[in-house]
Amino acid sequence: MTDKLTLLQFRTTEEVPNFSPFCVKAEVLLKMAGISYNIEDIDDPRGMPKGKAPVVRDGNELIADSEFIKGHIETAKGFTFDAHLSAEEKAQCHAFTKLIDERLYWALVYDRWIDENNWPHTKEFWFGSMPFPLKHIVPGVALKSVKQNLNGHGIGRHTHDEIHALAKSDLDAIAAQLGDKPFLFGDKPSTADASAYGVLVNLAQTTALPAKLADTIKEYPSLLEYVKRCNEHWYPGKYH
Ligand SMILES: N[C@@H](CCC(=O)N[C@@H](CS)C(=O)NCC(=O)O)C(=O)O
Repeated sequence: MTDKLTLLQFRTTEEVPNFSPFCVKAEVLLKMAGISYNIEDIDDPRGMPKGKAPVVRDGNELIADSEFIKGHIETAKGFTFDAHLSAEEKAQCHAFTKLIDERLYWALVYDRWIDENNWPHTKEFWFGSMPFPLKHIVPGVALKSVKQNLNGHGIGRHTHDEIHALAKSDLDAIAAQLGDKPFLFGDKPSTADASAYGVLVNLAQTTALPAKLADTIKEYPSLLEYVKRCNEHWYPGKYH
């Protein structure tokens, strides 16, 4: 592993560490491991090895996907994530990570792209600065691809209300797991916190890319406090 890694992630604003929960997750994993890194913004992930962000560059190697980035940090740096957890807690931590990455995340995508109140904001944010005629063509193509992804996942086949009920059950589970602890598995953050923070900070603090779930999370004061705690822990002062 080279001295300094580069995290390739989507461009963002001052509102959140990144609009992509997975890019936040990857950056938090780098911070947890105490690795020094640069950030490089990308606009279009299609050139990335798996067509998605985040990606970490280590010398000539590109590591795509937050889970493989985590694995690379462990093997190349010899850092062990979640060393403070018991085997049972590690299993629960893994299960929460996947609940957040593989379900709650998709409800956020649905909100941003499919909810008709939010789509104009999403469209303007990602494509508003494109030159004519691209700004009128690309959004439709991207929206079609997101719809296909949501259908392929399965969540896109549900009604709006069903998706929000599912997301709420995820938020209930996260809030119950958190209880009155500082982080999901106690006083010390674990990898599940990297995933939880990535999605929750986007729900709690984004106005540029609004989501209906942003109203829902207000029903969970402990999660709002948790986001603030994570902000102070990983991004004291400012994000960028
Ligand atoms: N499993 C991947 C998911 C990454 C992901 O879904 N990234 C989204 C942004 S949050 C993306 O790049 N989407 C672009 C696309 O699907 O075209 C990870 O853990 O890194």
